Amino acid sequence: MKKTISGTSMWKWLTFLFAISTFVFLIMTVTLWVTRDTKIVLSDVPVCGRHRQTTHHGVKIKANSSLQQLTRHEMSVVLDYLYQKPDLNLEQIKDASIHKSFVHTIELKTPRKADVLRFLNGEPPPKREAKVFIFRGDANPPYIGEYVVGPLPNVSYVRLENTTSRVTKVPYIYRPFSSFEFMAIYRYVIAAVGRDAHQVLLESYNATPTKCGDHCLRFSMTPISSAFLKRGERKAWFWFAYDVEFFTLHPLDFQFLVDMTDANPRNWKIEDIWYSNQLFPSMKDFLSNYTCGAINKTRLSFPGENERYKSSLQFRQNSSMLEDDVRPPLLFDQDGPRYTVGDNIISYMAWGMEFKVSPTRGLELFNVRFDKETIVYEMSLQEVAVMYSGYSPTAKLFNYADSAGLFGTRSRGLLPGVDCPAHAKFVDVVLYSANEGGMRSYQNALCVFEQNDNIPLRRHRAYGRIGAFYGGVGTHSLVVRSILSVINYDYIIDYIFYQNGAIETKVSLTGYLGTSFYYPPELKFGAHLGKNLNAGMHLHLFNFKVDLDVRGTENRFETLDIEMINETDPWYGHYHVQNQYTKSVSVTELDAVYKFNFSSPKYLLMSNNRSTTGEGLPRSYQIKATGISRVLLPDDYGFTKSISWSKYQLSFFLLPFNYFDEDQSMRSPDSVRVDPKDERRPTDGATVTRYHRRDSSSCVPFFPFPDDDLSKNSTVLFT
Ligand SMILES: *[C@@H]1O[C@H](CO)[C@@H](O)[C@H](O)[C@H]1NC(C)=O
Ligand SMILES: *[C@@H]1O[C@H](CO)[C@@H](O)[C@H](O)[C@H]1NC(C)=O
Ligand SMILES: *[C@@H]1O[C@H](CO)[C@@H](O)[C@H](O)[C@H]1NC(C)=O
Ligand SMILES: *[C@@H]1O[C@H](CO)[C@@H](O)[C@H](O)[C@H]1NC(C)=O
Ligand SMILES: *[C@@H]1O[C@H](CO)[C@@H](O)[C@H](O)[C@H]1NC(C)=O
Ligand SMILES: *[C@@H]1O[C@H](CO)[C@@H](O)[C@H](O)[C@H]1NC(C)=O
Ligand SMILES: *[C@@H]1O[C@H](CO)[C@@H](O)[C@H](O)[C@H]1NC(C)=O
Ligand SMILES: *[C@@H]1O[C@H](CO)[C@@H](O)[C@H](O)[C@H]1NC(C)=O
Ligand SMILES: *[C@@H]1O[C@H](CO)[C@@H](O)[C@H](O)[C@H]1NC(C)=O
Ligand SMILES: *[C@@H]1O[C@H](CO)[C@@H](O)[C@H](O)[C@H]1NC(C)=O
Ligand SMILES: [Cu+2]
Repeated sequence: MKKTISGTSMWKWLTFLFAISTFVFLIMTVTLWVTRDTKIVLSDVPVCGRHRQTTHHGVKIKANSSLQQLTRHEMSVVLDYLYQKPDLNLEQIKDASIHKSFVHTIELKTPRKADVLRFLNGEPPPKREAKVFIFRGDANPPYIGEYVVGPLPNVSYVRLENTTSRVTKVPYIYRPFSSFEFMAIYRYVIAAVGRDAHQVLLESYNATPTKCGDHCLRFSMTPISSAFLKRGERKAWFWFAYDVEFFTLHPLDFQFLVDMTDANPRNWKIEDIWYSNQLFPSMKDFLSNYTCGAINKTRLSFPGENERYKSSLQFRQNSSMLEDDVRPPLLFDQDGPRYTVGDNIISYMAWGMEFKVSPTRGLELFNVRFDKETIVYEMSLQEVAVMYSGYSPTAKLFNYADSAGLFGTRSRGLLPGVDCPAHAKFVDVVLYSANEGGMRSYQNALCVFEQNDNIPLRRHRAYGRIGAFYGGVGTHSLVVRSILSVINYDYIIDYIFYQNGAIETKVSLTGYLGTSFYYPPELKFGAHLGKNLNAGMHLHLFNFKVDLDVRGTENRFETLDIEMINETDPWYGHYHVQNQYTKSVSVTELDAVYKFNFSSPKYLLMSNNRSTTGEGLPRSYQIKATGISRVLLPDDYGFTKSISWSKYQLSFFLLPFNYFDEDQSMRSPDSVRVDPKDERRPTDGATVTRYHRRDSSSCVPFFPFPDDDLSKNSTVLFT
């Protein structure tokens, strides 16, 4: 059974704890550096993990997988084939423009699950095909097509994808914004506004959008959801902000509406102008009102050094945190990593999985296995919706479907030591996207590391007359992380794998605020953070696809519905109120639709009733929601129609529920057991049993901080 689970989360600040209790001892024992003149001699304390062979510097492991993402060579083969098709009339990227045809993205067409599973059972691999989105700006009428090109490696066909599950030939007015569209916007919209309103912009803001030196304006846009437009129209609101670090904190009260319905940008029309809290139906009306002096005029000067500093990520010199020059705790792998990251696989203790990166959806995990048994066939982020409220024309319509920004291309440049621990493994990926100039490598697109949560995963201490014992294990988990920077936001997407078989999906949000120019009516929609600055209230909603397979693909969704009962106590005859549960099995997918209701708590389970425990209970995984926020807008209003999934929220942990015969962390080598030497005299000494190599020797953690490398070549961070 296939389920799409949507999740949401609103964690504002990323709080990351790298702490390791033994670090203090380490500093003591490691201070064995001897400095003699300029020569530094390391004592015989070994570098952590040096004795272990790792794949980090060697050849990357590549599984024989039908899900391996397209190689550079395969993408070239696809492109070469497409370029020689005269009917597609494709432009090379350097010559492309919005009213011509060009290749937008190329990625592996994910083979059908049944075919992949057959391949895993030893049958021939499924056909390898590419999924290619092509902008057909010169077709009549223009459209965006989802094409299938195959079979790789020797391509012989290209055809429009033929499926009933979605539209694969989309009218051009619904296209996502691309870099070609932005080029056209600069050329035909910003240039025109900059020319016509030059005097106004200069007088009002002391800055202009073009030929502006160091007093520049930068534009942002709000594409208007088609739900608010007449059929067949494409329009967007634009607004100016000061082009400084960082522009979203310097919005201005100049907004304009552009009709972009025509595929040819020469025919785009600038319509309404909103300036100084007044709306004008045209540039002409606005300019004549402005010239006649009949309206309030905004008068702002370009942000000075102090204002720019306040909106920047520059370090604040005035800090009471500077008193002690003592560095923070760090996390490191004392014996080298316990996980392997290959070209398309990750393994960690009992866990194993495949991954690929799609230019549109970003990181996708497949075939997530525990002890070789698949638990999750597929897990990936599909969409992030952002919905604002506000007063000005643009602030009201700030609704975004962020995947249009292409998640795969938004995740790159992770900085070791901040974005991921310094000892993490970083993965580069190669993707094709016209927005980024075609095929290119995205460095440090993902990272993988093992962390110590510094909280017991399980423990019990017992002490009594007949004896005493202690058993416990710390929480060590593997994190697979990508961070998507979409304009002003940074979404940190973590998939976390625990030793007890639990999987956590976690989204943390940071970055810059989306804002609008402050006018008093804006206040009830957000926070007045600066003289002209209002940060709007909004929601971020995350849509994940999770395909759980509990001991095979034939599963069912069931809920354990908890309710209060008031019954006669069978022992004493009075009334007693307590909780009971009833099991409810979903027969159809519609039955399985879940709307959170605080008054009716439920366990949500994906179960296999042919695979049962010794007591006959079906083996299950529980889907545990960890963050939801109610969308109050009507289901059929405006943008909410495009994100119907947001009505059925879950964010989530996936927890084994009668899935294993016992807690899998019982066999974790990280376990510790303490027994008294003599049960009758537990205070007279105890034996501590550990299941790792018993080794209390120290090692020097080796942290390849990137600073020196960055000083020579910073491509890894800034492309
Ligand atoms: C991958 O596995 C399939 C099926 O077992 C086999 O036909 C194919 O030759 C293998 N490819 C490589 C490169 O090993
Ligand atoms: C692809 O073409 C090459 C060269 O023409 C040929 O050697 C190879 O066998 C072909 N591969 C397949 C899978 O058809
Ligand atoms: C699309 O698929 C359907 C069903 O398989 C088929 O009837 C139809 O002819 C196909 N259309 C094209 C254009 O291939
Ligand atoms: C000012 O704009 C209004 C429309 O908002 C227009 O009707 C009027 O003619 C303009 N006034 C001048 C003096 O141009
Ligand atoms: C112009 O500003 C004054 C003073 O802030 C205000 O009372 C008036 O309503 C404004 N006029 C318009 C048309 O916004
Ligand atoms: C430093 O910060 C404190 C607290 O925000 C403030 O009171 C003080 O004036 C600041 N000092 C300087 C020199 O900016
Ligand atoms: C339980 O039932 C008894 C008998 O009907 C009633 O008196 C009592 O109020 C009930 N308690 C609750 C909490 O519903
Ligand atoms: C929520 O659950 C309560 C208790 O079962 C029920 O009375 C109520 O109708 C439910 N609300 C919705 C909106 O389904
Ligand atoms: C398992 O579930 C199916 C579908 O709900 C049902 O027909 C079958 O009887 C169940 N089998 C067992 C052993 O409970
Ligand atoms: C910088 O590094 C990138 C790859 O990380 C490489 O492609 C580029 O050539 C390097 N630049 C210089 C000037 O060495
Ligand atoms: Cu936000």
